[in-house]
Amino acid sequence: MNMNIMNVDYSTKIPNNVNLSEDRQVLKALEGWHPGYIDWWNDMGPDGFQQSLVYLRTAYSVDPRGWAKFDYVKMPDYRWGILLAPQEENRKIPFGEHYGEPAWQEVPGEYRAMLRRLVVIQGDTEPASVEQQRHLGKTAPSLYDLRNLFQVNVEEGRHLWAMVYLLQKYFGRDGREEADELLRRRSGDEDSPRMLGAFNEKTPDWLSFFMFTYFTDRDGKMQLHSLAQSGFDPLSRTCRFMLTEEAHHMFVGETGITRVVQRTCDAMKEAGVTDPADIAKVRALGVIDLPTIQKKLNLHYSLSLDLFGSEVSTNAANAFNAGIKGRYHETQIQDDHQLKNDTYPVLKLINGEAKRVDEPALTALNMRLRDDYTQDCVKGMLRWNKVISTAGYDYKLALPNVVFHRAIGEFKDVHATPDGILIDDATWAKRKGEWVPSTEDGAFIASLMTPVTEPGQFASWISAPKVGIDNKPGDFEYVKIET
Ligand code: BYC
Repeated sequence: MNMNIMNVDYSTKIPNNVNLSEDRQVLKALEGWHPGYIDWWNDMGPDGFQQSLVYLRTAYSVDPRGWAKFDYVKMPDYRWGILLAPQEENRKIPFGEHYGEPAWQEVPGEYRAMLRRLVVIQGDTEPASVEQQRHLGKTAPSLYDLRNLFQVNVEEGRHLWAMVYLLQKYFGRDGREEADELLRRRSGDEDSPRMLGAFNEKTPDWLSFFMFTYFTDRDGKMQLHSLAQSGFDPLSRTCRFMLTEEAHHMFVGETGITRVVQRTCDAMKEAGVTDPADIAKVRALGVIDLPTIQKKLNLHYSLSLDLFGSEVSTNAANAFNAGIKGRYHETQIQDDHQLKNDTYPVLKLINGEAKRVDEPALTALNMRLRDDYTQDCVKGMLRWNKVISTAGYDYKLALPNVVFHRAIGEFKDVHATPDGILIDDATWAKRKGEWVPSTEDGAFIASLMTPVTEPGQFASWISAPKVGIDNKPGDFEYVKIET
């Protein structure tokens, strides 16, 4: 492999492995965008801690064997760079009508609008998540968690840079306008919200943050995998490198929830609580009861399912036919990669019941990706339930049925229980507090969110991680707080 592309040039203001120093026009456009980005970071990035030294990893190479360096950095000094995975020689378009043709190095004119839309949607989610999480530093349960939050935040910032690079380099003037719009929209803003539903929701507390990084970042993983298959090679290479960073974000979610469940089980055991559903007794221990964890899980899983769009979608079919957005693990699937005569069982609402019906596989691609996502989500459930059963409790966390609490697609106009049983509006209104967090649940969790800033110490409701970041010892000072 070519060393130039592996190692990142840090001599320019914007670190990169795309030879920006010889691409004056794009470099100039990006340098023009940079001050607006820093303004956005200062306004909408983490609230406080901007002068603190944070033990962060920064990508210095795209070599999978060693790509990051850890060091203390002030967040505004983080080197947000443009990093693409190395170009695969003679790469071919792996699906769709152009199957087997050489991958595009420039935007194919006929698919320009479609490509731009996908890049903009992807780009829009990145700053949105930083905005949603900006207040969480103030209530971090430990310095370890505080550091992980900031690591996720700076990398989402880098992912925004990644999409902005594509817009600036390949889409000319309207690309530059879209890049500016990405800094203008705001999560939850009435007039100018972020583009997708889940990115306008609140992330009110740390349990939500862990659920978000487990469930919503995992949608990111699935979408990035699909875009990594793209016949537009720069998009493919960009997404491939983003996936390297994304793994840590989901690790933060999965281990975060594991640690919450662990602490709850430990506290129940110590206090001799035998019934995990005895909410009052469990809450009195200063930990989050399992039924409330289940409600948070129900909420974040269902919000994340909405990010896959409608079950039946011509947008998805067009993007696949065009060779722009593929399937999860496209190149490993054994078929013709064109899906002309194939079908896929899609869940539909038929006479008041959810049923699988065969649909043309091309229009069912969102459903298929969502099914792949659900399978990927199950893994965490197994891990968390192992913690519960090892502690001797008879309680299982479970994914709700996909019909439950939906705002997009086939089931957006009906109500259902987490078991997938359709119910009327009145029943929903009466019982929804059993299934998604109520105001009281939120208030209880909020009451636990007191910051812990002593190295090696953790809040009452979460256990210590098994290992440190970069193998650091338990009492490592991940953030040197400067106020
Ligand atoms: N909210 O054919 P349809 C991440 C719109 S997360 C609002 O059903 P399609 C991250 C849709 O735009 C991954 N609107 O859907 C995670 C369309 O409107 P128009 C982000 C929605 O297009 C954590 C209409 O409904 N990346 O990276 O097949 C932290 C009909 O659309 C929603 C991507 O999503 C919604 N949920 O699929 C940080 C990848 N759903 O255009 C980062 C790119 C649908 O007719 N996006 N609509 O006015 C896509 O591939 C697709 O656009 C979607 C929708 C999956 C989003």
